[in-house]
Amino acid sequence: MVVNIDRLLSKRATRFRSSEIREILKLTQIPGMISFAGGLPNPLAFPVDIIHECIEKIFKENIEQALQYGTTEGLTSLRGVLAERMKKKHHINCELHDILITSGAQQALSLAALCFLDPGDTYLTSAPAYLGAVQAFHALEANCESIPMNDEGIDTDSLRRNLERLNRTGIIPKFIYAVPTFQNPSGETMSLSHRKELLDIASKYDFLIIEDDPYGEIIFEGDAIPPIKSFDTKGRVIYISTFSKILAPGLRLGWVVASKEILDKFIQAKQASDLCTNGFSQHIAYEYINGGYLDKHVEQIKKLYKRKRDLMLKSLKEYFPSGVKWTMPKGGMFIWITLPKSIDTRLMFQKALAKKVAYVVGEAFFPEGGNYNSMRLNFSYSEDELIKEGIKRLAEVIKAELATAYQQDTFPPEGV
Ligand code: PMP
Ligand code: G9A
Repeated sequence: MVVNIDRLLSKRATRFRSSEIREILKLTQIPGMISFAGGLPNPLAFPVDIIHECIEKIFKENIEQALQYGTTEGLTSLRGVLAERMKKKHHINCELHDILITSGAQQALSLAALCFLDPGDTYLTSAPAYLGAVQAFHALEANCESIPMNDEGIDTDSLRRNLERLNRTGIIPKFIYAVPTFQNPSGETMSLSHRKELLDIASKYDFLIIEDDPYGEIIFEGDAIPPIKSFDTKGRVIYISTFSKILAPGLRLGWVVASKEILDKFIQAKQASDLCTNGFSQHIAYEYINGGYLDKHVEQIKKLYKRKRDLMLKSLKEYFPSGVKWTMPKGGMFIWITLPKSIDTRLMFQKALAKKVAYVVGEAFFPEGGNYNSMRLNFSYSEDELIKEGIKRLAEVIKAELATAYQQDTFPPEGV
């Protein structure tokens, strides 16, 4: 008989839950399905030929080192070129010893959770928030306080009110989690003034900011707004980014810029987790940056995704019924849809799948639930023709749902 592990599982493990996005990824492999669900980069955005060249160079010059265990901190040469880029492009004042290479940004989030959250601790996050971050924090048995967003990013008035309320009961959160630029899931960007205000508030109440920035480089129009980390002179901000959207997610490479004290703890936690990040991938990323390919390639990704964003926005305008609202992201990979209140995107999901189109239910991004009339659409992954067709199908599903809701409102069953 198979061992029953229920009695053996840690209390922590009983809290682990599956990510809705990872589960939906399986559904979207069904033939004919048009998926706006997963936050997948487009395969056309993978610089396959450049990666090939980089690998050939590694094989010629230092394959033994690439195949060997490396330091937990990461490949020195890669950290060096990243530090230069952080300084020049993002105005973050850092040197190579301020950088830790991780197995994707996701590992950095998990290390932050391990290092800063005890059971019963409180952390703050924007709502909506990236699902994978909330999944990592939730595993540590901490309490989440959600702060709503407005069109300037995190609603700082609501943040202050919440902090006052928590303060009255003696609670000071450990950190706030935010994706200030082209947020996953909303596509929204935090204004410069809100970034500065957030840092002021964090300093006043003495908690950390986890600034997650996978999409900052994928900008279609307007000027880039500097990361919160660029204003941080006290080591209050943990800046996280990734190669997943500017090179390839399969390499599983991310990085953290933080103070020495924080990085030392992250390194100890990482040693227990995976010893070091994939060395072969790190060599590829180094050759990619050092060879001068990154900037040129990012320009191509931006062009590709801008075209797809424009196509999705145009299709939304053409096919979606009135009463539906959506965000107009100036970069990144996502559009956030708000439907009339009568629609519950959880209930509508199976009907959309039946029409072979998938999205992520908005509620999944709210740690405290609710917001049932919202959904997230990804525009980077699907082929151009399928974007139009998928939005058309989704529009039909929404119209049918609205018609049913209308009938129910107009003709209540007898006796009700
Ligand atoms: N943070 C955000 C906001 C993301 O959207 C993602 C991936 N979609 C991650 C972190 C994880 O990225 P990685 O592939 O680097 O682990
Ligand atoms: O495949 C993943 O889990 C990464 C994508 C995340 C997302 O869709 O937000």
